[in-house]
Amino acid sequence: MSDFVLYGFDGSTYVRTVRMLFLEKGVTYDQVPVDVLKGETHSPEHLRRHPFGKVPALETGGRILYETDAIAEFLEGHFPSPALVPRQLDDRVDMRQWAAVINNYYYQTMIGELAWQRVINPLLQRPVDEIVIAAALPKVRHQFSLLEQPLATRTWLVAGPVSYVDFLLAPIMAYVMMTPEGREIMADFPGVQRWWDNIRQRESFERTIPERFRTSG
Ligand SMILES: N[C@@H](CCC(=O)N[C@@H](CS)C(=O)NCC(=O)O)C(=O)O
Repeated sequence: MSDFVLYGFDGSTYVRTVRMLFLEKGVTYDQVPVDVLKGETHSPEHLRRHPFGKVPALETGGRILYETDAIAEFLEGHFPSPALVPRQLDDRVDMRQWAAVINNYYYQTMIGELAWQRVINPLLQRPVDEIVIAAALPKVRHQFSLLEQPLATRTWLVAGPVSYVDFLLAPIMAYVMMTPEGREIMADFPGVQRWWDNIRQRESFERTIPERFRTSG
């Protein structure tokens, strides 16, 4: 039994981020599946862990943590090596800005609109709303163009080694790349493509691919 119990299912991008952080830091954890698609996040039991009915939640030392940024901060503080948060103030601010942007804008457009319609609805045998997809595409392209600015000239989103925000974005990008529209947009952004090729080669990425998507990454 490990000191950490992670509540959440493998299809969740945020749960995958936390799993990747554990693997990158070489820390073991136990996982209890809580499936969003089956409505399990809104059970009374789970609402006691996460009052907003989301995953992930992390139980450790008799305490429950929620919100991925906070969980990442906790792991970084307790397991500082390898460092996934830049020491330099400017780089750390840059990282925080990217985390906010990914959480507040990218997730909604890329997962809530594009991937939900093109990947999740077909999986659930629900109809696909092409109007939602068409409206999302210019926003996705704009978001790629913002990623391209740093990634045209460096390996990772923030200066220096790989950091938390690369692991925040990677599971989201994995869903985008399951859509033909996402792959078409990616072809126009060579820096983002290079980043994607680098992050998906990491062991932590490979080992956290959700079982049902194992062939498509
Ligand atoms: N702000 C939360 C977001 C977590 C989140 O949106 N998780 C999704 C799965 S990727 C979820 O639990 N959705 C369930 C729902 O909205 O009902 C975090 O950073 O952890």
